Amino acid sequence: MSGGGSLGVGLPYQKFVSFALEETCLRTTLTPHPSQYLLGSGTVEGEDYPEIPYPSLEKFKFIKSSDDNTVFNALSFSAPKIRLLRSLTIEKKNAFKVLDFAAFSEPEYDLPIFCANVFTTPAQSIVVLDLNPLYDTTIHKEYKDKYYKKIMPLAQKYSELLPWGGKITSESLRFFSPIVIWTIFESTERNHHVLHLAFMDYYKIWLELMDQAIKENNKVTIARNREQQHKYLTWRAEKDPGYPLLKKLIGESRAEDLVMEFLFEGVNTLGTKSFLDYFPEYARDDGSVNKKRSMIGKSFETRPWDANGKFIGDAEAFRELSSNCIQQAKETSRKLSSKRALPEAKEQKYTHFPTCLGSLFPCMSLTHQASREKVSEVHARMDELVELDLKRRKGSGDKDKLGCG
Ligand code: BLA
Repeated sequence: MSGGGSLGVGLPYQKFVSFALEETCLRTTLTPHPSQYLLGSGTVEGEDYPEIPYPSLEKFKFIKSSDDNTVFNALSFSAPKIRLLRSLTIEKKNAFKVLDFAAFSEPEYDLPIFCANVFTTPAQSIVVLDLNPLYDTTIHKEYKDKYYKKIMPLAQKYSELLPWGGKITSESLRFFSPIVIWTIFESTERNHHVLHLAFMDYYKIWLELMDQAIKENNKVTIARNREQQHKYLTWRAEKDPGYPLLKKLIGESRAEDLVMEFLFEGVNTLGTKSFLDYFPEYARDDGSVNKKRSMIGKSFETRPWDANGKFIGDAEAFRELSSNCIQQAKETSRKLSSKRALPEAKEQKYTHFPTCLGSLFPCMSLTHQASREKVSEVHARMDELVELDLKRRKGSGDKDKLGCG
């Protein structure tokens, strides 16, 4: 089966959602989640209510886009072990289809977050399917073994059928597990069929883990689980790649509502830390959040886990970071050559590199002595480059040309 780029090809994502809900009902009892309802003023049987949670006023179930041509479908539930199970599908005829399905456990459990994310156009589909770990698996080996070890063979099978999608926003990696399916494929019947199978398998695994999960009683552990989930919600509510399109479709304020109160509900209630508390590398001088999606850009050309789930991406990540460092050295050098920017440039010198290392690849900066040595090596090389460049500029009198690197 090949070809067939039309958007009619492939399964409507509603089918994925129905499957997941039916399977969930076999294992637990779902109750509608409050995020599905509008709290708004209205009149019921002649009486005025300033705020009524009432199904006829469902807020997110059917959202109208500004072009009236796009259909949204939103559903959310909770269950005894599940804090939030929510799904959003969007379909714009002959243009695109979206599936955003996620399940978050109560903080008494350290279950991974089920995450199925598909953006499909007639030409291609961008897919992330994963049991996103609550704890970074490159650092927390016990967490990796607990949830992923047994299912590596299945992940291996799907990673062959749905190959690695190429370079990805590097920050995303810490939210992914060794079983992640990150792929970009041609929108064909065959590919969607495989994706449907993978979705069903991954979701059944998540339900099985949910079923087996034992309630944690230790308050400190529960608080830590809650904070990890909050960190994840905070990341996605700020930097999700779908956010700009949502704004375009339903306007800035409704998109914000949808993101904060539906898709990543809990971001305002599960914790009090801010985005910059969790991700300080995004801080700008004036204290605001840098609007860039990524501070280090894209990396990981190939799958950075081996068949046993061992992370093998350090070397590539290091290369990317080094090359960003060289870029920064050039920039610093340019600024140093302009008197006006001198104090700023001195202040900023090489801040990017250690910040990235420390917060994005703690496994590298904290545990690998060799990596730490490499960092000093790169810094020394950067000093050299800056010196050289300054000399060259002085010589040529050319203040703006970048000569190093
Ligand atoms: C693209 N979505 C992407 C990409 C990823 C994800 C990895 C590729 C671009 C990149 O490298 O960042 C998904 N990223 C994730 C997920 C996590 C993550 C799930 O870090 C979890 C931690 N997607 C939606 C919705 C829309 C959407 C609701 O969920 C639109 C309404 C669209 N996703 C969307 C679009 C792109 C995309 C349009 C391509 C645009 C781009 O690459 O910036």
